[in-house]
Amino acid sequence: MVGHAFMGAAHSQAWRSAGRFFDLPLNPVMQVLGGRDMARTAAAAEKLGWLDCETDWRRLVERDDVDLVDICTPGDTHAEIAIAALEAGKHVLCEKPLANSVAEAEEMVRAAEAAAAHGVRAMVGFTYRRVPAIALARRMVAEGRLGDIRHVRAQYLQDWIADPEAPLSWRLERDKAGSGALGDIGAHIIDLAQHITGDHIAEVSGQLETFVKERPLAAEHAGLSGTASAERGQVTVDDAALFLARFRGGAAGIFEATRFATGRKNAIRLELNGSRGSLAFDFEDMNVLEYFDAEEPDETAGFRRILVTEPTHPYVAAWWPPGHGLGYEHGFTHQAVDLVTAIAEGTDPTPGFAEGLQVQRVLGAVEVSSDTRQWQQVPA
Ligand code: SOE
Repeated sequence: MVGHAFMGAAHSQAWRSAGRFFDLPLNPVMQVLGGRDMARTAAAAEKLGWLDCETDWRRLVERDDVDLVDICTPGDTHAEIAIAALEAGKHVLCEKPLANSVAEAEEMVRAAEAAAAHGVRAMVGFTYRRVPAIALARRMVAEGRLGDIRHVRAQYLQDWIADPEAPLSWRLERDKAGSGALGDIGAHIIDLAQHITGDHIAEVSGQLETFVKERPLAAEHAGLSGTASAERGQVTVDDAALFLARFRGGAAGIFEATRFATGRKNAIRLELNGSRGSLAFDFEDMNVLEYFDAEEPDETAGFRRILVTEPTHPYVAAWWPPGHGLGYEHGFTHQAVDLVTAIAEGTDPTPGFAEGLQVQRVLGAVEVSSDTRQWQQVPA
């Protein structure tokens, strides 16, 4: 694994727990952790459970005792590391968004296609697909429980930089992150909306806003927090991204991703309305899926809460008895399980790099639309 900050810790937890709760066809060994600074990487390896460390990711991807490279670094390094790993014949799991631009994502897809010819697999980490309530929502839509989807309402609301003096983390720098709320959290709701509906966004009309244009530089970096230094720097990404969307299948979509929704910490809110019913989800109550069956008599119809903790629900059987809910980290474990299973079975894991590229195209179209104030088509 390369990178050991927030995502590195989440992925390490997944690698530690996957084989302890699920019967895996292969046994993942946490062989080597990559980071820039030896002392910090060694401390992280010790804490997170890795056997060895490297400070040069190029050496890491070439090691004979490495079969899979898990990329948990900022977006500006995804393409280079993923392509080198695929060329070295290693399977790759790459954090989202796949890249910082459509052009980089296209290169990554080409590398993944070339590697696939030799049985090498590549996956992008849209982890929330593996929250049981989300997986159940997709299953219900596929079964036709919602009928024809008319409305897709998707929000990703956070507030970790609402304070104008919150330090300028790499997530606020365009050259490192590609974009702001758009790519960091907007990418998740684009993926979720498309994944649950089984449909793709055809065109968008976007609005990007940067409310706070200058911030103190970070003196010391610690995930989404960190202390401020006396120096200041420019914010070069969007603080909030909003867009309307038309889906190819005819549904109308409205998306909102922001880091300025005071009081909302990690509220991924989705609501789908179809001809036969509706579904609603909020990550801040992530073990629940709300369902409205429009075919019930008006007298008794109403949204009901499905507690998604039954062994018949996706992924749940491996964990706890009904009512003993799951948390943020479990999605990462499910991702590791699905990837290892695909590798063992010789199938392509989902979402693959081509799906990551398609999300990148939606992100790119939102940016162009916001700049030109025109609707923008998403290339198929
Ligand atoms: C920060 O907004 C962040 O850590 C994202 O980068 C993750 O993808 C999301 O899961 C939580 O929030």
